[in-house]
Amino acid sequence: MSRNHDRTTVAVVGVGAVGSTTAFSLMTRGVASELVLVDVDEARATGEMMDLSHGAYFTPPVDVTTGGYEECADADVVVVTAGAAQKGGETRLELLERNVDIFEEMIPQIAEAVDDDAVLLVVTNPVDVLSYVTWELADLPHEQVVGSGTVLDTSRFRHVLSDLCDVDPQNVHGYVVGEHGDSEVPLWSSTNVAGIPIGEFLAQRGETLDDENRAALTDQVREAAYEIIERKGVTNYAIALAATEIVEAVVRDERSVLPVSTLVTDQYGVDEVYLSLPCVLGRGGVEAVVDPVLSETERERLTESATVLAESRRRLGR
Ligand code: 6V0
Repeated sequence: MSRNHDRTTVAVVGVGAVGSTTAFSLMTRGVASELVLVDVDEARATGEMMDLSHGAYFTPPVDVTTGGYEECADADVVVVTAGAAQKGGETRLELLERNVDIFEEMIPQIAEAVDDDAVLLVVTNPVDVLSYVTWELADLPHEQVVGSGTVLDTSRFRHVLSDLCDVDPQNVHGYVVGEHGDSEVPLWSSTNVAGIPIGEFLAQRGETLDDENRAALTDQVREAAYEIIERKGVTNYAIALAATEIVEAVVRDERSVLPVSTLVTDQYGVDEVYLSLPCVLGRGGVEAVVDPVLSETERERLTESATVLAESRRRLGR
């Protein structure tokens, strides 16, 4: 059965902290006319559905429903935030293996349900490797399988710099690319405010941006998630807004440039890996990948980041 194209349906699979906040954000921004919540914890999904529905009086019209994976059938976009939480003493690789087990069971069922032109947005961590796994399991064109990637890291980067420059984050233009994680690469060489390179912009205001400041700011962006998790246990608001921005770009065919995780082939020293580069997003998912202008150091770091991701994939035997 094919989708009703008069309605915009977004399914959120996994309605824990990130999924439920994403559903809330999608609802308040009026991105979807139908929101489908799916979770193995059915009571939780029903509870979230009831709570969100009671807010529908205050938002653009939306129907919030729950169901199994088959209820993703009408979805224009499926946002995947389902996953296992890290157990004490568990390594990242062990967590990855548990999440791959979940994805092996879940993704084929979602792929079976959706239309050929649906877009899958992976948010679950480690997002780059799981985006790759999703692409393999879903058997969809890679353009339609997107990871939230460094959209969040980029917004953190812009926030930190907007504080320093005392301007709106929307007027800081700069990207974080590569892995969503420790090897991510902020592109300092092209970061600017009003077309003025960031270092010069700050110099005009009597501030200096030397290598030491850059390293400290890079650390601040990279460590942000750890800092938040130490204090409140999860990160949910900024990632939910980042996911909403991506969904909006797709369902409204905006052709917005966002650094999502996408399949990169024969570049940066690896044959095939999912990593973030600025991408043009529209109804088909990734409509085009922007090849960023990189300094020599940035190119080296991006190659290192791609190698880290290829290694994680290899250790999974994929
Ligand atoms: P959570 O609150 O534990 O929610 C996970 C939800 O997934 C729970 O409600 C589970 O019941 C559900 N779930 C588990 N297995 C399945 C399944 N097979 N089918 C359907 N639902 C299932 O975790 P939280 O919401 O805090 O985080 C979710 C994921 O997002 C984690 O992997 C985080 O690491 C990741 N994040 C990714 C970010 C990014 O930038 N990509 C940012 C923040 C968090």
